[in-house]
Amino acid sequence: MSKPNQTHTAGLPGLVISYFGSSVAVEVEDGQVLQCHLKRNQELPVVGDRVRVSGDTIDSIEPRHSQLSRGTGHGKSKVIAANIDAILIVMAPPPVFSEYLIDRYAVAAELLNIQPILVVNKMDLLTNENRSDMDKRLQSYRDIPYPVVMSSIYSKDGLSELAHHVKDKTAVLVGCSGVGKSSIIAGCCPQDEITVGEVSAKGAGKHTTTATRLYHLPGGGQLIDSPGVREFNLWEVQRADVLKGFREFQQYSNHNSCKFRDCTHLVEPGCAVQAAVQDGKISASRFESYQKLMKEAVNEKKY
Ligand SMILES: Nc1nc2c(ncn2[C@@H]2O[C@H](COP(=O)(O)OP(=O)(O)O)[C@@H](O)[C@H]2O)c(=O)[nH]1
Ligand SMILES: [Mg+2]
Ligand SMILES: [Zn+2]
Repeated sequence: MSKPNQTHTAGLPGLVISYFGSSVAVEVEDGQVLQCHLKRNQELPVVGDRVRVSGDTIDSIEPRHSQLSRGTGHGKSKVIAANIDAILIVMAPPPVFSEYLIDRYAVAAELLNIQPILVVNKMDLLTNENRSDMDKRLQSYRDIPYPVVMSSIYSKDGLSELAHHVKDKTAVLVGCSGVGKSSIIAGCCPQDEITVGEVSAKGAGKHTTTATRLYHLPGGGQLIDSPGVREFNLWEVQRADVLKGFREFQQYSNHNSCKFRDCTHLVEPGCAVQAAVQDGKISASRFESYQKLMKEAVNEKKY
């Protein structure tokens, strides 16, 4: 066992910016990037980790303030990235704009105590009329309040607004493949070389294995592009936790306002949350997502 004081003070401080195979790229002071190798039996670093390096080895990993994982089946999970402050939920209205998918990601982010930011990309593909319909649909997210950015990498709409929201933060982009995550990073970080559209180029169903990578925004902040985030979602969330993921429900569900103390806010009479939905104070689509997620959730703990 190493002495705790030694592990945290030895070596050069650095930031893990990519990790592929057994080679870890660590950025140290003045932007220099060192290719480091892993030692046997070493705790595995991930992109976003703050580390200490000596030569080409990683001595230690600093404690993480947050981490993003994905389920790998059989109740197991794998960490994708660390020290994340914000999750950019990227949608592209054509072909799919799904409130339910947004809400799944948003709940996952809330449960990790990470700020969700909604990005609706490919706005150039919408007519003016469709655009204002979309704008109305997004209002329920602005009301929560979540930041909402409508973007296009062609017109460059929304990119500086997005960069502004991420300034001084480390953010991961999540969303289906093809929605434009890599393109958005390329648009925000023109100094970097970024692979765009690698999936469509290889044909449907084939995914090129690309490394998770961290990019610096010119005005401050970091964006992380990861092929693993396709699977980042809610898995095995407990029923008792679902409610915590719906931030705007709290003011109605708290203070024992429901008739029953153990109200699940699904079907019970005298429910303050359902009343807020009826009064239009909670969006019907958000409540629908809540119902679906409650149905899907693992019901281990007695609610
Ligand atoms: N029309 C339009 N196409 C876009 C936009 N953003 C990305 N694309 C295209 O969508 C495809 C997938 O983009 P990519 O960034 O690889 O998506 P990713 O899988 O989410 O990383 C590429 O062909 C991009 O050129 C946009 O704002 N408007
Ligand atoms: Mg991509
Ligand atoms: Zn209730």
